[in-house]
Amino acid sequence: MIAIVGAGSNLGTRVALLRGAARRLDGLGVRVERVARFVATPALVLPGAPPGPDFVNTAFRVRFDGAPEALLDRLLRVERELGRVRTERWGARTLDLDLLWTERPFRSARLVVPHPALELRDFALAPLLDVAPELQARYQRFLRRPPRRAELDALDRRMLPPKRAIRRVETHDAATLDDALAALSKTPGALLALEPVRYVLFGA
Ligand code: PH2
Ligand code: MG
Ligand code: MG
Repeated sequence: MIAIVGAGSNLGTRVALLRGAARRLDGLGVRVERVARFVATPALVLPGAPPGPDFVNTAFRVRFDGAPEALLDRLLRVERELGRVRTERWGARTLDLDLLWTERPFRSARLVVPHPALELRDFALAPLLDVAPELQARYQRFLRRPPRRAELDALDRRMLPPKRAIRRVETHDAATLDDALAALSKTPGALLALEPVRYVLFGA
């Protein structure tokens, strides 16, 4: 079957962890046919919860010969192998792999596909549509339109002071984002903002 796996990381070497996850899945018989562009997204948290570091999100289009729960087992195994430490629900995590979509809907005590919150989450939807354009008719309407330049500038101004965009990097290239994230991690109070098809990087 074809399935779409959502992947996110907001701790550690985020981009490298996501790339590593794709490699490990491939080694477990989960054939990764496409990897979505990486997007940097502010952590979406439950009201009242501490915000936590920004995420990098992506999605994998995979081919797998087996049942949805067998695929879920592979995902959980790779999460464990790449050091995810589950403390609190929605806490910061090195790697989160979610089964977003399969060709046929599935429901059991431990798994519901399509992912019940998929339609509400741009950070899952945008990467999903990147690797599954055939799902646009179904899901595109749930995606917020990309922010316009003026809105990004306004966001910039709202962060003054103490946060001010001293650097804004826009790129389609994950390696460039990787470098920028590494530099940014040394900057206290840094903030990343996302434009769905581009990476927009703010440094405080
Ligand atoms: N995952 C969550 C909760 N919040 N926020 C972003 N931006 N990206 C995620 O992948 C994410 C989140 C729970 O798994
Ligand atoms: Mg998740
Ligand atoms: Mg999860």
